[in-house]
Amino acid sequence: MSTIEWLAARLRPALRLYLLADTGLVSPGRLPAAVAEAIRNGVTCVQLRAKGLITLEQVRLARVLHRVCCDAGVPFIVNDRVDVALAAEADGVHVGHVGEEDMEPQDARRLLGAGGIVGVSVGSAAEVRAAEAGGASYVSAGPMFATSTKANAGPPAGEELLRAVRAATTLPLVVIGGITAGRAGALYAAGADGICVGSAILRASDIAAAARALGAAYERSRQGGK
Ligand code: TZP
Ligand code: MG
Repeated sequence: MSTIEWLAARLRPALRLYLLADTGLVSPGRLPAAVAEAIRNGVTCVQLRAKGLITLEQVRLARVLHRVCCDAGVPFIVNDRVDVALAAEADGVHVGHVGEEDMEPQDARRLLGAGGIVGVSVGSAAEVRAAEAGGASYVSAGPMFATSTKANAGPPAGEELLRAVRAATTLPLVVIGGITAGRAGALYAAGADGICVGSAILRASDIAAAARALGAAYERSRQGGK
């Protein structure tokens, strides 16, 4: 087994219920407790997305969230900002579509080293090839459904994109965008290794119950139901 295959085998189950810890959904001050509650109830990976925060605040928040995740044995990833990920000693970074805005995956990979997680957003089989060539650890396809969490997310791509990306790569694959407990089972059944959710957990009146409902959707899909 190559190093890349070994890392992918370890990463795949860790991405199963991936929380988008977005400061637009929960304020930075309340985010660590919300993330801890979500992890206690089944979240397996966390990504900090803090678009509106200045660098100093991003690093401080990333350090706190990294500690929360570390204590629980859950990977911690930073959206966009390789510098913030390095400063907070995060496990990895998630960058956007290759050539669009964020650092390219190969540069993120060089900065993080072979053991760092580099997630890359993809919207087509061609983008999957670019992500793989850049050393991506996993790819993320979306938005599956309409979402208000990301302003410029684009139109919903649905299961068609999931199936196209699944056919194009053996890398761990997560899907994102408007995913709820009711929709999750079909996405796992269609080949997603994980679902990345923001509002379904962080906008819920009961974070624990929301996380558990998403975990139950995975268990049901494993048993053949949706
Ligand atoms: N990228 C595509 S959709 C999205 C991002 C960051 C937001 C997903 O959040 P939600 O609340 O689960 O729809
Ligand atoms: Mg980005």
